[in-house]
Amino acid sequence: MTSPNPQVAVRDRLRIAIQKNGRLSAPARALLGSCGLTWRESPDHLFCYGESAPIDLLLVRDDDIPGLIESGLCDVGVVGRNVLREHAGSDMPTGPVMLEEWRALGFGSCRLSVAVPQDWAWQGPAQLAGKRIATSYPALLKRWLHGQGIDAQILELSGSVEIAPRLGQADAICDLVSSGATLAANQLVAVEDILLSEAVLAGPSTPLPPMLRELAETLLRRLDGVLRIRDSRLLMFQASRGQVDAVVRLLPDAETPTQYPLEDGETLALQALCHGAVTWQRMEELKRAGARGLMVLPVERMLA
Ligand code: PRT
Ligand code: ZN
Repeated sequence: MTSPNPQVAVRDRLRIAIQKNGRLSAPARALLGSCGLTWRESPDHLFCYGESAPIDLLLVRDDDIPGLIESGLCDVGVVGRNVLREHAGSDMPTGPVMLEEWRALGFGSCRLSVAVPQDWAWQGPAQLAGKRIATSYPALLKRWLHGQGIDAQILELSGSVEIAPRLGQADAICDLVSSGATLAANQLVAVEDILLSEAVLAGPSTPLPPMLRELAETLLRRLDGVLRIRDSRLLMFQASRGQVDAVVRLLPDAETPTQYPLEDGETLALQALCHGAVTWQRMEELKRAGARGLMVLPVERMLA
């Protein structure tokens, strides 16, 4: 087995970097936990030794995750797409491994947006020409400005970006937005989204050594099983033969239902995995179309 980086010892346990403290920390651990992984945490809370599988966690700052994978010290990581793309655009590769997004994980959603003072009458990106824009994402902002053909000054700040306009440090900002409350509290308004982000599983674009590759494939298989059914529900109901088609037509986001005839020969019991939301309103529509005894059940895991 060879390591892409001769300075990194060859390992036979997969190492996943996740955020130690912060927004992605708890959901990342919960997601990996739902893949059947359990760990014993080191007393300094920096490392979790995998007990159920040879898959360990390294708990770090999110900004360090791309570099740890590039240098081969970790094999994969859970990180915001914003951090991954900023790192890729920053001309600062820290090791021999190229990174890519292996899976989008469906949590930590936010947008990287350009925001301007509320009293600007926004007419379009051309208004940013010659202006000072504060951001913690200089590489992504630079690329976007270049794509728009705009020459503006980028002011790199590591935090509290949203107060820069009020302090007179900058004219506009480019920062992460989720609810928009922080912008509103600072009399700013988002005018252009330059990246839609969420937590992703990042890994090398080249194959891992065979032993680690096998572990990574197991992890991906389980992740896919969890992600695929995360918003899915098992729908169980009964319907008369003549009404089944009308009910099934209301379930375009469901897999083909399994059908069992009941003793009366006229009624069918059906169950279907539904990938969209099953709201009360939707249940009422299904009932009107002929579904009876509707039950909506959570689905914990699935192996295709
Ligand atoms: O200590 P460490 O370096 O690991 O953590 P951090 O402070 O750099 O990161 P953290 O925990 O704040 O965010 C981790 C990741 O969560 C980010 O890289 C994003 O991928 C994702 N994420 C999702 C967010 C937000 N939503 C978010 N709203 N990261 C930051 N914010 C901040 C934003 O910068 C702004 O200050 O929240 C504020 C805006 O929020 P709203 O709801 O008021 O719009
Ligand atoms: Zn950070």
